Amino acid sequence: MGLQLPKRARASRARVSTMLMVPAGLVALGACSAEDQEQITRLAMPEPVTDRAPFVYELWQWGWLAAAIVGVAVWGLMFYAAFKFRRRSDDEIPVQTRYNLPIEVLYTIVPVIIVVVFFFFTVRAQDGVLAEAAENGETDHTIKVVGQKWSWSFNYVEEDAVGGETVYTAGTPAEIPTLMLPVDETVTVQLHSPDVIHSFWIPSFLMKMDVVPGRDNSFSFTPTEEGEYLGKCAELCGTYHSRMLFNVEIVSADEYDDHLRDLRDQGNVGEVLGGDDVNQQAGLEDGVHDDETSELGDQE
Ligand SMILES: [Cu+2]
Repeated sequence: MGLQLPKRARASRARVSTMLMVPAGLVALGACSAEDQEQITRLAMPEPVTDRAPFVYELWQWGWLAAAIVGVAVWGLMFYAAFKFRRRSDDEIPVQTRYNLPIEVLYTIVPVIIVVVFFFFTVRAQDGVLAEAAENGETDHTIKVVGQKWSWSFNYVEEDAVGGETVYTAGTPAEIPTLMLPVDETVTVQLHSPDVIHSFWIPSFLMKMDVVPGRDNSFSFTPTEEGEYLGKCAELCGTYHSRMLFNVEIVSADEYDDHLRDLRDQGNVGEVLGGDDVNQQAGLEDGVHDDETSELGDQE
C-alpha cells in the first residue's frame, strides 16, 4: 500500500515574480517627492505640530519597532522550521508533531504579554494627549468648534484682543473656512455638533476626536510649529462629508489677534453653534427642535 504524496511544486514562477517585484518597488520609491520621502522616514506620519503630538508619534515608532521584532522572530522561526523539517525525498513523511504543551503555553502567553504592554503604553500616550494644559484647567484661548452638515464654524470665545467678545468664522460646503491658532499659547477646543456625529481631524496633530451631538468633547494643546495645515471630517456624516474640509494656520500671537480684530470688523461677533439647517431638512420642519438653535447669533 503506497502513500500518495503530493508532488513538489515548482518554484521557478514564484522566483521570477519576486525578481520582478523588487526592482519595481525600488522604482516606485524613487518616484516619491522629497516630502514623501521625509514622511517615509517618519513611518508615514505627518510632522507633529503640537506639544501633544509627540506622545502619539513615539507610540507609533515604538509600535513599529515591537512589530518588527515580533515579525522577525515569527518569520525566522517559520523559515527555520520549514527548512529544518522539510521533506527530503518523495517517499518520506516529515515528523508529525501535535499537542506540544510547552509550545502551546508559549504561544498563548507571549501574545497576551504583547497586548498588555501595548495597552499600557497606549493608555499612557492617551493620558498625555488628553491632559489639561494647566492645573486649573484654564487655557489662554478657548475655541468652540462646530461640525455641522457639511462644514465647520470656529468661535473664538471671549478674546481679549476684541475686548472680551466672541468672534467667529463660519464655513460653507462651497467656502472652506480657516482655523487660526496662536503658536506657543495654550488652546482648548470644544467640539459641538447640532446634527450628526462628525470627527475633528487635523492630521498634523496626530489625533482626532469625535464631534457628537448632545455631548461636548474637548481637548487642549499648544501649537508649536507655525505653518499652514489641513483639517477634515473623519466620520462619514452624509452626502457631502467629503466637503467638510478646513484650513489650519498656526501664526504668531500678533497675527492671531489681528485675525480676531478682522473678524470683529467684518461683523462676525457672537457665537454660532449651527443647527439652522437641521430644521430646514424636508419633512423635519416640525419634528426637530434643538433648544440651542434658538439662542444662536445670526450666521450671516
Ligand atoms: Cu462630518
